[in-house]
Amino acid sequence: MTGKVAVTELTEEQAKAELVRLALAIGKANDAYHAKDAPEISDAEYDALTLRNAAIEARFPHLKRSDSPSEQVGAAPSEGFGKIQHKVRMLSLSNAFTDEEVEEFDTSIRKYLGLAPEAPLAYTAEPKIDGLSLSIRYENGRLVHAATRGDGEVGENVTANARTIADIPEQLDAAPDVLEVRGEVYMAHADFDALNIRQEAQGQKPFANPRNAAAGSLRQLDAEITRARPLKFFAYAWGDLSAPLAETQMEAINRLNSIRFSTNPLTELCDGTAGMLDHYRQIEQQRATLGYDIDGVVYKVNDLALQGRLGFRSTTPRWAIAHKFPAELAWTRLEGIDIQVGRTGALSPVARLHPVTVGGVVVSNATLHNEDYIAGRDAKGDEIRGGKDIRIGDWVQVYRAGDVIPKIADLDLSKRPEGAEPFQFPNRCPECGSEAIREDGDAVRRCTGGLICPAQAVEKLKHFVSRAAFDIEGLGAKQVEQFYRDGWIKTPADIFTLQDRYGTGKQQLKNREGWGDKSANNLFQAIEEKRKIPFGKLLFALGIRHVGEAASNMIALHYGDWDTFIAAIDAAKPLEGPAWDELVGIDGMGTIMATSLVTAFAQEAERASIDALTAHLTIEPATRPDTTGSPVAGKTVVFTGTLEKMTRAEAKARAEAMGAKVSGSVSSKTDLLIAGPGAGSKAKKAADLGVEVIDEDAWLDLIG
Ligand code: I6G
Repeated sequence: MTGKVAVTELTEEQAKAELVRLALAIGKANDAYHAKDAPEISDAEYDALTLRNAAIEARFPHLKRSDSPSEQVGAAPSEGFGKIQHKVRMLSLSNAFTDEEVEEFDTSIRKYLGLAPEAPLAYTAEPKIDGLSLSIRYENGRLVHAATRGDGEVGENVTANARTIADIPEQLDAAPDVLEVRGEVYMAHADFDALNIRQEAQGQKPFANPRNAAAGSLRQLDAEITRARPLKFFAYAWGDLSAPLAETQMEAINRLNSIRFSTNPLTELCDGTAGMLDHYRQIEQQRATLGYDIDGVVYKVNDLALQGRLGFRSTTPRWAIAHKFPAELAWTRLEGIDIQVGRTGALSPVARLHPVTVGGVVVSNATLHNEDYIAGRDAKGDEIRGGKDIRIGDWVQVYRAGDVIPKIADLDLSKRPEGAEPFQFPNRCPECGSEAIREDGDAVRRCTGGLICPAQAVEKLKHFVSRAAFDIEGLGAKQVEQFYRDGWIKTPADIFTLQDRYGTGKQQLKNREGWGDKSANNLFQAIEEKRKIPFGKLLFALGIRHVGEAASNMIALHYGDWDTFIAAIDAAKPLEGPAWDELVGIDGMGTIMATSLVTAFAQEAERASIDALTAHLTIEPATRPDTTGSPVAGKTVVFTGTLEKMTRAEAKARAEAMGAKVSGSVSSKTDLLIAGPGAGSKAKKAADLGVEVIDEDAWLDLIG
């Protein structure tokens, strides 16, 4: 996620919007992972999303959504299976990514229990298997049912399938009357490879990775298919119990082992964090040769009485944590370089890779950024990768970190095929054949075709309908591509004539594949609703280079209404004179953005497209919040020192909402300095200039 605002800098409105986006993204990832067995993002990306969600919720607890992803575990069970309500909730584990976070985990436990830092505290440490969790219920020693985790409360009834797994006993001796054994179903590497060979021989799609294969195999409606799949099971925990298994985690694991469950042989007892981290490194070293996938190490407080005292947060136990391995790397062959053309005409090279699993996801594309990157240079012309250029046929190292798009980290020159030629970056657009030029100071080459370039036109349309722009329900990127391809929507204005053209008559939307009466009417209705649009949103939706969401709103606020803005932009066309000066002088504008704006509106085809669009719209003027009566309206204020009742970003947002201008430095124009503890040179300067200085409490009293 590039351009992400630090959590401490988020305004309340931004935080709210981001929590919505995160809930959707995490929900989608959960569904893909748990219900469809087809993960769409890597574990590292998933972790990044959940961490960000948690951080925003921690900072704005009142914004926590009722459907917050932090309150959910996994996905609701799929429809195909019967459901089983877990007697004891199946939770997940919180994650640590660094040694420091493991130390913090230990510190927080000691603090909670009132233990001194040097007091002995034992933990178990064991590999975290990358499979899927299963809960198996035994009553009087007989297996009665088995359920997947589902959403943690209700799982899928996979009893018949679980019974086919050799590691899961049907009958137990010397077990409590009621015993729910929990653990991980997984597939070993050798079995996975053999299964995929069989799949391919039978003309079936191979599985992307062992976890998918295990999940797909367990969640078969026909248990005979599961029987033919070589699944394994490690027990690591328990749910409902009629009598305690033991007094410690380690003894409980040993007890499960003694009643015929496989438990992981790398489970060890460690004293404090030094021992835990040492065991983590040992397991990490053995990872490649274990014969099954693991994605980290799980630490648990050993003493079960202490586990009981520590208890649970909403979805995770306080007494356990998963220490995850860092993002994975993988080597593969670069099969080709495709050039994609974006909304602003940028030609982006994309590596076409021989598919390879990286961090649990099959990767077949990676970004190559721009032509300099391929040539082994950075933006300043300095060497990267020791100056090695990337050629088709090269053996390349791919990595996935927190980003959505995989990247190429390195290449192995010793494996370069003979005759591999340096890549010739095209100087014509591969989509429309127009010249592609690279302006001075620009890292990317751009197609000069403008709207005649189909790639630019369709990308602009996708941006136009995107969530932060027109956000038309039922009209997403996929539909826009199809409508563009078929000539139904070529420009934004066409969206608003869609019903006139395809609501009645010979060719109708409702008769298209994938559409019906209801969905077509819903789309027409959704389009109708967006005929009225705020000025700032419209400007952003046009997708003008350098003019982002915040800038669009700022411009809208400056000019107020669309007609005034258009007149000003036209007057600024010579890129000089009073109208130009006014434009460039808008706070936060600058010449690059101003030039881009004026040029876009002066470009004939682009302008015709904008005018045709606005003829269908009612554009709502932008108004500043009503600050009449605000004691700080129009005043320039500066915050310095530590604020104790709110973050700096929050203070700034509130001051601006009340009509104040917040500045970072004290000058003769400053009206008020709000100084917290630790205020230094600014307070002194304010005193020298005779600027009024107040503390945080006085400021809060002032703004009410
Ligand atoms: O998701 C998990 C993986 C491994 C676990 C777990 C585990 O122990 C090795 N243990 C617990 C208690 C939970 N989830 C809730």
